[in-house]
Amino acid sequence: MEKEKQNRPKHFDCNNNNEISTAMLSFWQNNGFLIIDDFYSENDCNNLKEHANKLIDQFNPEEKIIFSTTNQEHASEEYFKNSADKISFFFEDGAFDNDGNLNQDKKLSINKIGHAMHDLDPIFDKFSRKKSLAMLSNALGIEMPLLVQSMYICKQPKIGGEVTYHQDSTFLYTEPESCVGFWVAIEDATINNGCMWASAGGHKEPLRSRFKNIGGEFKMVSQNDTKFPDANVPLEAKAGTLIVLHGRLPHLSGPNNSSISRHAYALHVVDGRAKYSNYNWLQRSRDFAFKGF
Ligand SMILES: O=C(O)CCC(=O)C(=O)O
Repeated sequence: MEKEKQNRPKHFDCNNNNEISTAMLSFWQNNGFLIIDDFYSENDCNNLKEHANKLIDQFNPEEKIIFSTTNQEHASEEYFKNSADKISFFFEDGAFDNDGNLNQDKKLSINKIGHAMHDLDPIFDKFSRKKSLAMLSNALGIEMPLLVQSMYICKQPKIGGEVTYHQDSTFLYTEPESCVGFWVAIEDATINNGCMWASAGGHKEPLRSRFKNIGGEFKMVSQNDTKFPDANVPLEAKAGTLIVLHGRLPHLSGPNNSSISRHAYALHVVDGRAKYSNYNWLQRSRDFAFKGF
């Protein structure tokens, strides 16, 4: 507990001028993340949660390929591969019993929704294109922000799966690297319900791997064998808090063994001035190109 207290990272206030202070900028450069309290209001968060629950309610799992009983693994992989430009629903690993039936209500079984709600759904669009987020993104040096990926993460009570240690640029690679993650706590995230953990300053180290689409096969390709440093900083966050993550920052989140869910919304942005890799798993067609704020 003592260690956890010592490592509690600095939280910044959301100032009304939407300006980034010198202290914030220097913290970002040194640590590779920023925690900004009260970036979204309680109302904003509740509305998004209510809307996400409504989408889950309307989603009929029977229609989805993910429910194919033959070759389940292949079917789920195909469902993921096709989700770059859609609103797709992914289940928690522990959601089903041995016969493939849900162990609990559908609303408590979804791991996440992804990956294009920010362009396809008006409520996610509005939440994602908040003016102060655009200004922050500019202040962090992203001159031509493109919103490439959105995820509504549920981290369900008891069965909320872990997210293993990774760097976001592994998945959304540009040359030069420019990926930044904007992660918003829709519900309180604590050490008990599986908050994220990061390795402060770890963004100064090399990119360890790239997740590549090689001829239709998705493969994790190693770039550098250096071990990740310990994830020593818990990124606890009250609902409404924005956590900004550098694309190189190693981070993870543990399983949620508690009885309290931990909803969050993550939006990933790249700089349109950089070259978006053709190997990235997430691609858009020309008539549904990435857009800015
Ligand atoms: O919310 C989580 O548990 C992990 C999210 C994450 O890793 C990300 O947004 O890059």
